[in-house]
Amino acid sequence: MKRALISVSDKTGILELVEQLIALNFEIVSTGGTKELIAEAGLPVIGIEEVTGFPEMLDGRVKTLHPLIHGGLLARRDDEQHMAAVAAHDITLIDLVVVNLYPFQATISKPDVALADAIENIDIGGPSMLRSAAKNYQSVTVIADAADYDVVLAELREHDDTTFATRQRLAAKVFRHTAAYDALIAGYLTTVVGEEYPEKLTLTYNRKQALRYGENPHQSASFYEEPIATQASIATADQLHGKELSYNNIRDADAALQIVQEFTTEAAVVAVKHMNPCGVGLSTTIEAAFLKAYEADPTSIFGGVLAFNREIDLATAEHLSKMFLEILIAPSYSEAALELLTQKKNLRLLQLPIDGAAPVSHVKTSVAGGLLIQSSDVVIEDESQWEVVTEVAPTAEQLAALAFQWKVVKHIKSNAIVIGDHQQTVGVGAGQMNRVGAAKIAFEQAGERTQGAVLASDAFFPMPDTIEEAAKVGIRAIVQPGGSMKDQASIDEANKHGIAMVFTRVRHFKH
Ligand code: 93A
Repeated sequence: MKRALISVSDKTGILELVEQLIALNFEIVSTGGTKELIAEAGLPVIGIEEVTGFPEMLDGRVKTLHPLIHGGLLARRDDEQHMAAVAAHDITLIDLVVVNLYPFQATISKPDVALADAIENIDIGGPSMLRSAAKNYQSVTVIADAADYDVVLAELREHDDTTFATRQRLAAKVFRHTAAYDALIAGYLTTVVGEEYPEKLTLTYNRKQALRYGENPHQSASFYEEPIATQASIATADQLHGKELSYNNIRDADAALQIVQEFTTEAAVVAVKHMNPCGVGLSTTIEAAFLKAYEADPTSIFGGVLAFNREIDLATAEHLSKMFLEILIAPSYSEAALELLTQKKNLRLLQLPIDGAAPVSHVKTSVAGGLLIQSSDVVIEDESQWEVVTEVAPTAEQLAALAFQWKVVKHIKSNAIVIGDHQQTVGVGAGQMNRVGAAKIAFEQAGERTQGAVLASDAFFPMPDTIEEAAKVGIRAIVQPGGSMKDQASIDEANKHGIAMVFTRVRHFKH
């Protein structure tokens, strides 16, 4: 007779499994609650205390941590000395282990979970059994996921044993499982003690979606999400319609979401292409905001990703349905809007709360051989702290325009220049290797609309040349961090043309 050890917190499907195992000539050993369930169903089961000769003790903290259990799991079947020791100590070998762990993740996901509750849900005996069994996968089959019950049963029925390949696969899965479980515990306690960048970083992610390919079709890719969602994100969004999200879709959607979250008091629409905004519009209605974002750059928006901070209504949907767009992201869609938009087969519709919530608290970037982590670029922007450095000060309207463009420029790849008014971007210069080059791209995009517009620069001007160019095209006010050795030359240049300029003393590089 073969022996299965079953100890599960999530008891879904366990009786069916036990029934099948008994039919396959297994005897079942089980812990407190699991044993009770099996016994109540009228199935034969041996209590763990009958095996160990010890009662479950310390509120269940010690149930299975015993040599008679771990000896039965770890003994090498083809090792004479091991087998002699097993015989000498009257250890019964265990062939199959089915364990799922105390629900630590569910416990710490509860709002205001007490530390004591979290700690009591750290499973010690379960991972120990899983690890012992997985180490000895040469002979022992180990299941930590109910999704594997059927495969194992099928193999047992067919070959009277599991295959080596399956045991090996299940063992690898177990070590991933216990490593992820420990990473969650480590992360939780690290937060409790408030260490921001610990010397050992233990991150764990769950695969959300296998992607068809990565940035290009010859690259493979997958989408992983944090086990505990701390905020609404593309990972938590509901996809109401359209093709599966691609790798580039996910990144663009994330970029659009981050920008639109900047705006709460007015209706806002952000159009993103290749991670940069090509048009941002603010207004009183979502339709008007959309038209602003659209008219900012009607060429680039083609194939874009659009984020809205208000419900998409029918009037807005009517415009959208005439365009080729990849993705819409909104807090909601009116029924009529949804009906119209879902007629477009490929348009992806995402829904998630958009309420100006602060973005992720940390940003991770991969580099060859490592990972960089920094806190997010969030600062409370206080325009009253801005310093007017020119002879003329911005008017109230210019100040509102500067504040808006300053919020946008933070999200544009450096070197970044954006121009526009208080409701619309009209020119975006992104990701250039020199600042004046970024400005020229923005001016060209804006055309006539540079006349009277304001300009935001993500970092200081190393030379007065950008201001010289800005003056030529009619820019009237500028916001920039300041801090260059040549600030005075830029200030002089602005004064020469009667341009108002403010320093924020905050830089917003985005590389
Ligand atoms: O408290 S424990 O860390 N100590 C143990 O010795 C032990 N053995 C099994 N937790 C332990 N378990 C866990 O109990 C299993 O991982 C499983 O999640 C749970 C099943 O308990 P019951 O059968 O009483 O419902």
